[in-house]
Amino acid sequence: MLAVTRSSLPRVPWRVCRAAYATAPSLNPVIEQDIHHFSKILPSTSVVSTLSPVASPASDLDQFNNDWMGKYKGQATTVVKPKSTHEVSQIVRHCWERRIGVVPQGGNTGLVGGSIPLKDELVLSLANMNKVRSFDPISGVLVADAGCILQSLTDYIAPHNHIMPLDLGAKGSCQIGGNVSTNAGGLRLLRYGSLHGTVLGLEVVLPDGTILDQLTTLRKDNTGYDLKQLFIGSEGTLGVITGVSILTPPAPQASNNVILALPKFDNVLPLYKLVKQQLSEILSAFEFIDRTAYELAVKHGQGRALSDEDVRGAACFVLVETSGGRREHDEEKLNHLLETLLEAEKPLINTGVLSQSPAQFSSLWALREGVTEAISKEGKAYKYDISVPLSSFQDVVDGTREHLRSKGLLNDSAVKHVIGYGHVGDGNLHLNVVAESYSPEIQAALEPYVYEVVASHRGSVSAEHGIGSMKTHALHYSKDEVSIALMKKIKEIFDPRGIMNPGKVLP
Ligand code: FAD
Ligand code: 2HG
Ligand code: ZN
Repeated sequence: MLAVTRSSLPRVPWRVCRAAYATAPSLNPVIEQDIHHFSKILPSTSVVSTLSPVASPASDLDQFNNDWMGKYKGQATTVVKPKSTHEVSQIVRHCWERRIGVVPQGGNTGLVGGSIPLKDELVLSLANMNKVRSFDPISGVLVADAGCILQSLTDYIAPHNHIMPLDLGAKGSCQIGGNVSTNAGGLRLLRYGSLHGTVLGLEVVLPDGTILDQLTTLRKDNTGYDLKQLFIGSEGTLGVITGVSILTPPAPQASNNVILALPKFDNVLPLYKLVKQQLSEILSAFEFIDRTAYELAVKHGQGRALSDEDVRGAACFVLVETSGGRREHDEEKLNHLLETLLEAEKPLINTGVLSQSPAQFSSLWALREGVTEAISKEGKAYKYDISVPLSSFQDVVDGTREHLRSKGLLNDSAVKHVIGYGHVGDGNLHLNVVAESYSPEIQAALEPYVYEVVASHRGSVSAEHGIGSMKTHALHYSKDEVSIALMKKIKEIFDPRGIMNPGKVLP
């Protein structure tokens, strides 16, 4: 990797006073007769249950009853793995008739407990719905089963010189249906926008088993209400997504990345302004990690450490990526930016490290992308995925740290680190509090503290991970009473029996 130095330059909270609707009617557990019924719809290998006649050991359900962070635990007795939309429809219709709660589950990488049953609801895994239905290399429209893993879709379209419009650290496990259901943002949102723009159509099994076919490949279609938008980000509470039509961009002909070391957080904003101005259309990511996040990434083997000289005096780091159509043009722009940065009278950065090979490119990305993984190895994380003004990122992180210190909780046996990183370009801060273990004291110190801080900025308590079961009680910090009442009406229209992912999203 090339260390870039001056001499070595290559070229108002709203509160909900009352619930607008009564809570969902009580739901029934799965019983043996249901297993008999599911076994008529699916092959025996696609029904995993502790109940007879299947009677698998409870440990076979562990992977479905526990989330990625080891924070949420369900008590599902049964998981079904349909292979087709028709099978999903038959299962869901049965659950509708029997009033059994259904939890759609994709790759189970969600970070807010949305994919884990609250009690003993049926888990409907999309893992066996993993076929690409079509890809048009001219329009770039990909139509795939919802259970396709994001990385496998990336691999599928790569030979056609296209990329997925989203990319995230969980790409090896998360599914496109889960991405759409959480409206996942990730590392490319700055460039390609949100799934609300790139998803062209959806196929959804509604809570009564009806199949809603909106799997259009049209880019333009203004015929009435755009129903698919309701399912994007609804976290499985309105139906099961079975098929996704998505617009994929052409693969850039050249990509570069550079990590910039900054002496203080205050420089991030002016840096972002300058980078946007100079790189304009080739800027494809502007990601931020603080010093602690960087150190944990290195400690836990995510990417290669930068040299001592490169990290000396660095308070935080910014990863800048460019993607464009012509290598020389992009490199010229990037080099010019680095020159401007390093030759400035009051430099915004200390140093920069520019990747010089595909391996170095990946290694620099790993330092950012691997932070979540590193944190999970370091301890138990309280994750706050928030939108606040960029200028407040550092204050929020420092304020939370001081708050925990004032409660006597900042020590090795309680909270080990308070970390800030995220998608500067999207105004999305990941505030992570890493503790030795999950404890009621830490939880009580963090909530509602963090949500009140977010609300004081008129920010969002969930920028990209969703509400799941973690934040149902906090929705009102970001949405007013009128909005929540309307959301409940929508839920009532789609799912009057309340079977679809009960206890998630809405308070
Ligand atoms: P799951 O976790 O299985 O489910 C998530 C929610 O969607 C649940 O409510 C579930 O019921 C519902 N759901 C799943 N599939 C369907 C379906 N077919 N129909 C209806 N509902 C469904 N998120 C970001 O936004 N940006 C990131 O950069 C990012 N990085 C991550 C990095 C790591 C290492 C990890 C572990 C997670 C990250 N996430 C990120 C969290 C993110 O929400 C998920 O990774 C992903 O979008 C969820 O997909 P999944 O298939 O795992 O869904
Ligand atoms: C990321 O941007 C993900 O890396 C995960 O959204 C963030 O773990 C987190 O808090
Ligand atoms: Zn993120």
